[in-house]
Parts: sequence; structure tokens; C-alpha cells
Amino acid sequence: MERSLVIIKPDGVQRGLVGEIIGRLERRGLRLVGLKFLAVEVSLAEQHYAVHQGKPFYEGLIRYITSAPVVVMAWEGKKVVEAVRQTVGATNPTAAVPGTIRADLGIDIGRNLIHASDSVATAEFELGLWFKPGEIVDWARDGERWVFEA
Ligand code: D4T
Repeated sequence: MERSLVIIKPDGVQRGLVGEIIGRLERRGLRLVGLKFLAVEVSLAEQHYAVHQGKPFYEGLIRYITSAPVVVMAWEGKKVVEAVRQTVGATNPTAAVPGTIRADLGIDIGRNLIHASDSVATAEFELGLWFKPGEIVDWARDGERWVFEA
């Protein structure tokens, strides 16, 4: 089944929103298959945000993501990339739809709490960057037939 990489950024950790954010994704019916807590090395941040290199917000983005620990997760489910992006909301929290994580919990684009892969191809690249082989666990939650139609 499809997978997505999700990061609770330093502001989410510092503000004590880890449980709230994980809870929203769990309640959506998605399956957590990988989880780690770490301080991000600058080199890893640069690889993750390579597409933004040279943009005006790039330096601040690297400083932000390396400023405090993050929670890195792999989530699995049918259409998980699209579903997580929808639950996360638009990049700028004040442009995000109410009910989304960024709209409900954030204000500033540079403190938007969470990262989520934006396509299946990006997810594959990002999961390979943040997780070693064997760190993602294959399992099925009892009762998933009540979330995913066969
Ligand atoms: P991420 O990648 O963090 O999930 O965010 P998005 O996928 O929603 O948005 P993005 O890749 O366009 O931007 C990455 C990251 O950069 C910050 N940012 C972005 C910023 O600080 N100022 C800006 O003007 C933009 C466009 C926020 C998210």
C-alpha cells in the first residue's frame, strides 16, 4: 500500500503538539509504520529541501528544521499521500482550510508545524532519505476493513 513521509517540525515538538498531530492522522484511519525522534543534521536538511535551494526562504528553512528535535514518521494507507496533505492543509497556515492541522494550530508559513510528502514519487525519495531498510514495519491494524474498502 502507498506510503508517505511526515515530519513534525521543531515548533510542533516544542509546542507539545506531537500527540495532537499523530492523533489526527490515526483518527483519519491511516497506519503508522515508522517513527523516530531526532535532531536533524544540516546535511540531511539540505538533501531533504534540495529543491528549495537558492530560494529566499531556504536559509531560514534549514535553520528552522535543524533548530530543535523533530518526529519523523512513515504512514501507510490507500491514497495516503493525498489524504495526509489534505489533513495537513496548505503551506501557509492562514491560507489553509479550517479543520486542517496548519489552520487549526499554526499562523506563520515559517512555523507550519509539519511536513508531508507531496507526491508518491517524492514520498519514495524522502522515505529512503530518512529511514534505513528495516526501520519501516509491515503490519496491519485489526479492523482496517472498516476504513479501507476492499
Ligand atoms: P513542506 O515541504 O514543509 O511539507 O511544505 P509544503 O510542501 O506544504 O510547501 P513547500 O514545499 O512549498 O515549502 C517547503 C517549506 O518551506 C517553507 N516556506 C515555503 C517558507 O518558509 N516560505 C515560503 O515562501 C514558502 C513557499 C514552508 C514549507
